[in-house]
Amino acid sequence: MKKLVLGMALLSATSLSAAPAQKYIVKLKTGVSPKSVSFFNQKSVSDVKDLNVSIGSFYTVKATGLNQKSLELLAQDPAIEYIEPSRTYTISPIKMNKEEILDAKYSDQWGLKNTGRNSGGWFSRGKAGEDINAEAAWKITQGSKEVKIAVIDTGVDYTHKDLRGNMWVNELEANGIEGVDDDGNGYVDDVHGYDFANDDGDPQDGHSHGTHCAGNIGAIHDRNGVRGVMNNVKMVAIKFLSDSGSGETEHAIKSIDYAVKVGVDIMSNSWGGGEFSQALLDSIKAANDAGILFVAAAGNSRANNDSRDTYPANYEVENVISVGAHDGSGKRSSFSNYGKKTVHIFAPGSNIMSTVPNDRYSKMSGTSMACPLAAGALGLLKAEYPNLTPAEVRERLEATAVRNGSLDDVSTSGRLDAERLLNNTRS
Ligand SMILES: [Ca+2]
Ligand SMILES: [Ca+2]
Ligand SMILES: [Ca+2]
Ligand SMILES: [Ca+2]
Repeated sequence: MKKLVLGMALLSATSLSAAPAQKYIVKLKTGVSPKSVSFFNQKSVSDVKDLNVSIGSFYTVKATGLNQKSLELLAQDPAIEYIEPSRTYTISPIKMNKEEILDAKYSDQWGLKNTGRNSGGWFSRGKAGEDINAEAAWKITQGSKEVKIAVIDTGVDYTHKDLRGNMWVNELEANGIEGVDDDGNGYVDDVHGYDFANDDGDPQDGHSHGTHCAGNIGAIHDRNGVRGVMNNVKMVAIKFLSDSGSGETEHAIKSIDYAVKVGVDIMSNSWGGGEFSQALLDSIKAANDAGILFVAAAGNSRANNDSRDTYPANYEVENVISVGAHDGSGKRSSFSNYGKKTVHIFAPGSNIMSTVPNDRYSKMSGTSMACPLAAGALGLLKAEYPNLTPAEVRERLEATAVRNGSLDDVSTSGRLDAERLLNNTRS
């Protein structure tokens, strides 16, 4: 009996030392050479990789045996600004309809024009007019090819007939040589964006979530399929979530850094998870400094974001706009997160019809859908008023929200109305 106990103790000691290496993000102090960082040369540390981002000297490493205390000690190292565990982020649709159809109609899109008949569900009746008032907004503007929006997600099917005309094209790569970084931006063959999940120049969507988000922003206003909030826009496909819908901190950082390099106006972020990340916060701040809006899904756990942080939606930077979801009756979607201090506005998010890969269409529900609808409306605003700062845009979005008596639990107590946003109608 004693022998058995001893054997088990040995076993657990062995398995402890063979614990899998964890990935960490390390920011070095300015001017520090990675070769001089003693931590990088420790036996328990491997796979030191330079992230090559413009916001500072960021590395990923794999290390074993680190705990909270040793991380705090490492932060005292004069070479290291901070070190934190890599986080995992996931897409946040609450429901993906398995049924994909070959054709969809504008009249299916209650979020753009709610007739009351196109917005009901099994348990709820729709209410006419509880939409983003898209048609009134389109009389003012349908967008502009000057406006670039990054869809930071699972990729985009940039060949979709309803999207391809509104995809960003990196002309030097499109007319360049395969395998060569023709525009010298550090990324090979990034014709429509980049795939950070697989580190290649093809951000094709192997999931469908990212393509759905893109359709909400910029599906073409033709006779076929659906319409985006913007008829004219350039969407940059930035894939950092894998085909199973999850991604890591380093790729989120690289995605944001890339979008800043491309010079987008808005980033649409229908993903979340993980704990606080200083590295992600620093990336979002850099985007803010560049005048870029960071629109984020508030999350789908029916939670109050004021009492439980949801990232990236909860980062307190002026350019972050956190979007919850409302349904076709003008009430908060049952799954949607909320928060008087932390969530800014509601937008349509239940049973939203949009594009999915291979020229198909499908309905999805989530703050994931509300986020790109808001990003599209902000894109219309940018088309009309290119010089508004992120802080000005957020103030205007908040001031022009529609209060309908049942959306009380966000900072604006209301929902998005694109026409009011454009006309700066305040109540
Ligand atoms: Ca390139
Ligand atoms: Ca090339
Ligand atoms: Ca790829
Ligand atoms: Ca269309």
